[in-house]
Amino acid sequence: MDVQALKLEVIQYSKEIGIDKIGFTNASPFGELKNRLIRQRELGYQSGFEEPDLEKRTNPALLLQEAASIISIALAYPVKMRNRVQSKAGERRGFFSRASWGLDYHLVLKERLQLLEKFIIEKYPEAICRAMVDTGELADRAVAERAGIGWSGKNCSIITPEFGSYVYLGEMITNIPFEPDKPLEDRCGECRKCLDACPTGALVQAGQINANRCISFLTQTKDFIPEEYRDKIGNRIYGCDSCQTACPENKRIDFHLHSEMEPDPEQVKPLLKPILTMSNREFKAKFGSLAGSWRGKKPIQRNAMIALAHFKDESAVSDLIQVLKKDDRPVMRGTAAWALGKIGSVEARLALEKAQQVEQSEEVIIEINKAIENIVRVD
Ligand code: B12
Ligand code: SF4
Ligand code: SF4
Repeated sequence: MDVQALKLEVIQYSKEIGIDKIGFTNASPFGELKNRLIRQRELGYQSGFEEPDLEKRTNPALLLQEAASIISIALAYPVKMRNRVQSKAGERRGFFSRASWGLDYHLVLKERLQLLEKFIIEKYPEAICRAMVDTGELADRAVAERAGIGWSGKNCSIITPEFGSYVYLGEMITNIPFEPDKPLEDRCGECRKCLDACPTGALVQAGQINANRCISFLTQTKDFIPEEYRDKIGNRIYGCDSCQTACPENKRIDFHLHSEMEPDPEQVKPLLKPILTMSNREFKAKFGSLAGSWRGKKPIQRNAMIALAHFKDESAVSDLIQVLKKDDRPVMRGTAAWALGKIGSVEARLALEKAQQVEQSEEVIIEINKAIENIVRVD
């Protein structure tokens, strides 16, 4: 087999099937990454969403015995919505971050990788491939960095010279010894705009994140969001783009290369109030196709209440009172109480005082008491 010729054919085919950038690296262990992951774990900076087995994360041979190379792919996603929402005065909307626009990217990239695998096997029937996107063991960014897709920015993202950091990543381990590409030069230089833009100080230093402080992470949790972060979340109901929008490398970047990634404005910038009372079925129908629905309805509903509080939307008071009175999930009742305390109308105060008499959950009672104090202080 002529490996170099196959590499060129793979590159050519990847363009035909809508892979925006492709890079190759060898399958040797990711030694520096392993130390990094150990350190992040020791510091308590991990999100808990990462694959826990550090050996598997950093040694491709444990995932595919015959591993000889890794093909890294990147697909660019849009930054600006082409169709605007038809907003009426007073209507409040939440925001899904761009990595959750259009059809769930896991499906889109997996489909591209399947086509690539089929192509390689047709050319070389002895090929063995193992593909993954996000949920696999490998660290997609570390693979992409080594395969020359982009450099690792101070905001932690892989930044491509062509598409900025607005790219999804995926990879395929193969038994074919493709010649590796060279990593790119880091272009961050003296810039620190992402670190300054991060609302919660999650970027503790250049290229290092404390995931527990990151709004993207917080919007994906299911428990109470610690109070210190609630005001900073604003109207983000899934994910956060601030360290990318601040980046000069993303200036004027807005690629619309894949029809399935085009956002439906009503879906990714949805009205907030209807979210509070959605059934599971309604939630699935409205948001089920988005990457941002992977944690289910609860975090999105909780975040919607935080967003309504951010807007001090008095028209949401009666809906929030219903949640406080009727929802069987303490996180929902407690967050509703907090939101009512922020909005602070007479009706909100009366409802909080009533709830104070009947609420059984310790956590919720604490939220109610603080919310009442908050209203009294403002009055
Ligand atoms: C867990 C996770 C999260 C967590 C933790 C994020 C983090 N930075 O670690 C949370 C929930 C916070 C998160 C948020 C986001 N995520 Co995320 N996430 C992941 C996941 C599943 C694992 C990441 C991981 O292992 N982190 C551990 C750290 C240590 O490694 P890393 O950042 O991945 O790798 C770099 C560092 O290790 C660094 N490094 C290694 N050694 C050393 C040593 C030194 C000294 C330094 C400075 C750096 C350094 O180099 C590596 C390569 O850049 C990956 C998918 C995957 N399987 O890899 C997606 C992934 C990283 N996420 C992605 C995206 C898009 C996001 C968000 C933009 C989504 C959003 N809009 O809200 C934000 C961005 C937040 C940020 N600034 O990083 C994309 C990144 C695309 C890109 N262009 O880089 C990925 C690759 C998913 C995908 N397949 O496309 N995510
Ligand atoms: S995603 Fe948001 S909160 Fe997380 S590091 Fe970037 S700017 Fe900070
Ligand atoms: S904002 Fe500046 S420092 Fe941060 S990733 Fe972009 S270029 Fe690098």
